[in-house]
Amino acid sequence: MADLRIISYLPNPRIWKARIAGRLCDVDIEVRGGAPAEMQDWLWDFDARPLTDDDRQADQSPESTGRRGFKGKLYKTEAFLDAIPFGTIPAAFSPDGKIGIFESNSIMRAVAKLGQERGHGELSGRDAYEAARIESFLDVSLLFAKDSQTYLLALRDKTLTTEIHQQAVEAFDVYMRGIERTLSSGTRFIASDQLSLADICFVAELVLFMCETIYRDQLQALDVEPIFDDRREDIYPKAIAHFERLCRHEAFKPDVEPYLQSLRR
Ligand SMILES: N[C@@H](CCC(=O)N[C@@H](CS)C(=O)NCC(=O)O)C(=O)O
Repeated sequence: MADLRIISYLPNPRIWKARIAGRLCDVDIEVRGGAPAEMQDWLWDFDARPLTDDDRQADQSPESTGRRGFKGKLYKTEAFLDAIPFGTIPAAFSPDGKIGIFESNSIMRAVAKLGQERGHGELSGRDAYEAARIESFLDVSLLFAKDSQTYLLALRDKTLTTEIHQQAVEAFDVYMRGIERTLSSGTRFIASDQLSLADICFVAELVLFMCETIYRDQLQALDVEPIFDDRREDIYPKAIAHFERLCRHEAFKPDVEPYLQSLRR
């Protein structure tokens, strides 16, 4: 039995956070889910699975309707919403299904804590100060992720406006300038001289952001440029070099490499 079960649409860079941490600290993760569109026909539950006829007939929670990233009817069980009260995926569960964990950063934290209990790795920091510093970067990443999600969903739904694009330009710049600044202080990694959750989160959020390139036509129609393009290397040289170095790291490569290849196609 795996140490943690994650329910998500696939592929999803947000779940890499947990998977990369799992590789680094030897925590076993089970992932259940299908392509984004297929999740409309899945039971959202600890025992997540493609819907059966019985599942379709059973009463689902009235709160099942999609709100962010999904539209229309979803099949979320009451038990799912008890455990994951905001009803989002990725959603993670303890092996007995009794404890729900939501928000991809927190799912990653859970993996690091499980690893730490077994004496593996120091992804969450070597002392209280370092741990809190790593958390600071995770908090800022979540602020960036909120604007990034609004931008990517607008692209997907063909509702992008220049305002949303500009908001994403600013969010990207604030995040990247901070990362550039921290790496300019001479540390090898984002929060300290060793790899931490802050580095893992950084890579996952940037790759997610790179999905903007799928919607090049829409950016052109609005007469705006992709935000994360080649020119960024001149503006944030240390941050981009760090990103590229991490993408080649053994623990990151299995998730990141095939995804980046698919984006380039
Ligand atoms: N900040 C969250 C984002 C999760 C999220 O917003 N998930 C959306 C899909 S992109 C969702 O599950 N929506 C469910 C719904 O629309 O009901 C994370 O990092 O896990």
